[in-house]
Amino acid sequence: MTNPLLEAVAGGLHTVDLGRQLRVGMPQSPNHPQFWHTLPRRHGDMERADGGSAANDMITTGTHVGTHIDALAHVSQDGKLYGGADAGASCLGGKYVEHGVHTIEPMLRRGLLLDIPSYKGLPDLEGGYEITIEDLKGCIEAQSVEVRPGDVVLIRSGWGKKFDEGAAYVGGPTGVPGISEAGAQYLASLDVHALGADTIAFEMLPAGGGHAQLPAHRVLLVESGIYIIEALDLEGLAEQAIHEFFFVLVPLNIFGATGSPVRPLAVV
Ligand code: UVW
Repeated sequence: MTNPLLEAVAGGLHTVDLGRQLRVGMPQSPNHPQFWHTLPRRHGDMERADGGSAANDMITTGTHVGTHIDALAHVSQDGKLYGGADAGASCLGGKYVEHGVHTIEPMLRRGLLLDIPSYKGLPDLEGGYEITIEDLKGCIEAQSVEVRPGDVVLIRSGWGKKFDEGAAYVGGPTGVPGISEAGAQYLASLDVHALGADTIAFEMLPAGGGHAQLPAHRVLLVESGIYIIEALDLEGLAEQAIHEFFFVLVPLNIFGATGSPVRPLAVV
């Protein structure tokens, strides 16, 4: 074998799955249509002459369900998308031709995990906790990692453990931990390619505040052109204390969509 990449993968690679299983009834942002999966045709509904039969199912879904990526077209501010594109004019025939999810290149990049509760010596962060710039800098230093331009940085709060509890994961009365506008500005200044978290809205949701205001979304998607990945499962990386990895993510190539469910992998 002469290709060094093929040599490196010859024995198979160890991967950590960062995606959630898509299931009807999983916790869901109130801002988005739900995920539905039905089985219109079961085995036996149509049988071939030789006794063979096929089952066929169907999904009807919002694009921001389960682990998903936000395209830049997802958020506008004062009628403008990233780079000053006019949000109205960017939508042709119900498709965001500008900044839709089809414009996101497959991501094969250096990935970093910032494990904030581990850095702070806590099991998990509390609902509504704001991950400050000091937390981010302290965690980067404690983990001895360096954030480089083009990286994908994933922020663990521990809140992801609540995914299977349903409504508790979405926050509501408790809020959800995460970075705020200031943290988003700091991370954007490091020129990262994408940011992700183990929470439903990536950023901090105040107790009782719901999803009414999402300032970090504005900073990242509209002002900085940085993609956001939500509802990641970061427990596997945390358990193995993996802070640096090869990050792989390929959004569905849906023309003009504002987001896509994804199944990202950390190759370690
Ligand atoms: C939420 O804000 C809840 O998710 P998204 O960024 O996909 O809209």
